[in-house]
Amino acid sequence: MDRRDLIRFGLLAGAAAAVPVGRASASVSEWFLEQPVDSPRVASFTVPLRIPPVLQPTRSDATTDYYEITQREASVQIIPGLRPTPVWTYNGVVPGPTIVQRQGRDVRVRQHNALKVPVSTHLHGGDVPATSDGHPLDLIQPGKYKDYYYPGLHAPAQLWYHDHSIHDTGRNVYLGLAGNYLVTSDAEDLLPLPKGQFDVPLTVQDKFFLADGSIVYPRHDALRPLDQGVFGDVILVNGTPKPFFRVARRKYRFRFLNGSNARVYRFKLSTGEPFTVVQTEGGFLPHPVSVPDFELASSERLSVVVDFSRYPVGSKIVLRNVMGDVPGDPFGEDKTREVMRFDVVSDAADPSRVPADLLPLPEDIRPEESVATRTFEFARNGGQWTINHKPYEERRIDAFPKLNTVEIWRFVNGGGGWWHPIHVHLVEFLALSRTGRGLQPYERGLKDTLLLRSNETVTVAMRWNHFKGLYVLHCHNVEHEDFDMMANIQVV
Ligand SMILES: [Cu+2]
Repeated sequence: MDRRDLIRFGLLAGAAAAVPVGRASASVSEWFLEQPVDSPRVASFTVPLRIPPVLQPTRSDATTDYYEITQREASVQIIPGLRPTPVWTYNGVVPGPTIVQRQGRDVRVRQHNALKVPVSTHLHGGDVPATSDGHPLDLIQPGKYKDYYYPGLHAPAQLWYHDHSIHDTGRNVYLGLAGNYLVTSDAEDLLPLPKGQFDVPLTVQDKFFLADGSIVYPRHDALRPLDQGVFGDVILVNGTPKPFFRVARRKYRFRFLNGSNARVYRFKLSTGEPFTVVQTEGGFLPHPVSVPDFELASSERLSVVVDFSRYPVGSKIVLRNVMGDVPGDPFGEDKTREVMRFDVVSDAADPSRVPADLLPLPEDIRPEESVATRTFEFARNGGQWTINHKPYEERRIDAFPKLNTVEIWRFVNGGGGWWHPIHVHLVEFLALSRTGRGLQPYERGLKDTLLLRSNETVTVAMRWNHFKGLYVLHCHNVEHEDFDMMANIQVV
């Protein structure tokens, strides 16, 4: 790869490791960075994996569970041996506490903004009214709060909540404003999959740190143009750097979330043990699929089952990021190859299994019933990220899908060598085709985010259910999004 490619894929910071650290500050109130960082090297597998706490409702009634979250700065011990890191948090922890919603029960979350900047909280994958979607312009000013209403419509799935403020989503998510949101149901409970402590969220993120432990986010006018996407060089899982996790000789369900701003991962186990994929962003696959590795772009989620029963106690299995090992994959960097390690420490009975039939896909997304086909081209025009050659404009609406109809949307990568994970709010879609490498077996479920590599076109079908109002479509490389690769959609 030449320098131009490094710039193109946003890898220059990683490649420019010899460049000294510029002026930056330990305070998050001065989060900007003027020069690329080479973070202190973190020893692998010395920190135990942290599991984010499950948020308890402040009260519950017959229909609804009520939650309160305060968005505030906090100092959290992240890098061993360094000072605690000032971060932006939901309730003082990063990632934020996990919210668990029961299908059929409503959730209401009061979000208090105790930060110094406006925020907007998006429930990614949520089937929610427009007023609770977390539109980038629906901001909560400092010192104010907003009540979000999440009706119990969603099937069991792994959603996540994260900041979505106009032009500042990248900074806000990077500094910590992200958390898991799991929907469960009776139908899921009947599946004999690993449950409870054997059902583990793994939120993978990459960030930069300075030698004093502070976290840094590049300036908008930094040496390396910010808008290409921010790639860190320290891999965190659930906020812990390259952790270890003690497992028993049995099956586990791991709920992966790529919570990184721009990095695309390809996950593989050091033993070659396959992953059994059971769930995509929007819900269960109808049947499990076994894959030797899988790719996850920003905001994509995948639930996989891994069976440690064939490993003797004392075995250590490394989860690797092998992106870059494969010709054509651009994201290979030495410091981001190791993600975490599973240490087999005990025997265990294992009543769980992966059934041949999981839960059926919805039957109402029938492409033959499509009433409109729309094409969205994702490109760079004149140094600007665009959709259909137009940057985001607050007042412009680019699509008016009709409530209770099916549409077919084509996402076209306009070229230039860029990769774009495409996300549509409110709906989940079924991917029908992808040019070039085709659809992966684990992409044949309900999706809300799908990766468009260079020169690819993806065709998807979705049904516009439940809510009218204003939503958005955007690239989930959040720096591309912040720099206007986004469009308004009005459901009518
Ligand atoms: Cu993009």
